[in-house]
Amino acid sequence: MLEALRTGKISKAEVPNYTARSLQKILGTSFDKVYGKIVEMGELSKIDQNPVKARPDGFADARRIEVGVLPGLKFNTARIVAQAGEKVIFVFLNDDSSGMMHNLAIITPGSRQTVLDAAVAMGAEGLKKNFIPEIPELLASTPQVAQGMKYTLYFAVPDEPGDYHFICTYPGHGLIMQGIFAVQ
Ligand SMILES: [Cu+2]
Repeated sequence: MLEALRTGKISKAEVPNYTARSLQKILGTSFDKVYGKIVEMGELSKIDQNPVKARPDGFADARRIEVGVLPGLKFNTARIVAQAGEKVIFVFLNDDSSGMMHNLAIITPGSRQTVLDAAVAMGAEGLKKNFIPEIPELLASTPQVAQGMKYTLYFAVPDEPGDYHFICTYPGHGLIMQGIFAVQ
């Protein structure tokens, strides 16, 4: 299995944590080198215990945009259209039946690789910060949301039109788990 991981025949996401823990016990550091840190659900899902943020000023009549997750690292929509300067409320529901953690981040046009690289570069520290890098390209993000949980994100759409993106910044997800946030 280690060889399959190393050569990319199977991905980290396909190895359940209980399997990873067993392999780690047997193989030790040679396993760590290939797999990296085992991400425990509990470390991230603590965010769900935080109180829900009160609605900020100016969002009373804001448009609600509901976004869900399909299996196979996909949002349930590929394109969201908004007006420049509009206020929107993203209601992000992680209804991915695979049980993985996901977030919804809004990023500037053309910055996808920059943001994904920055999220991966956070390493173990990323767990504490929900893999949300603090860089200007990332405009807003929900935390990592556990399966079955919902997070409301209040977002003031930029005044500058363009094809922004919405992505999941969890390492390994954002290359495919992304869509266009078109600001007109
Ligand atoms: Cu994800």
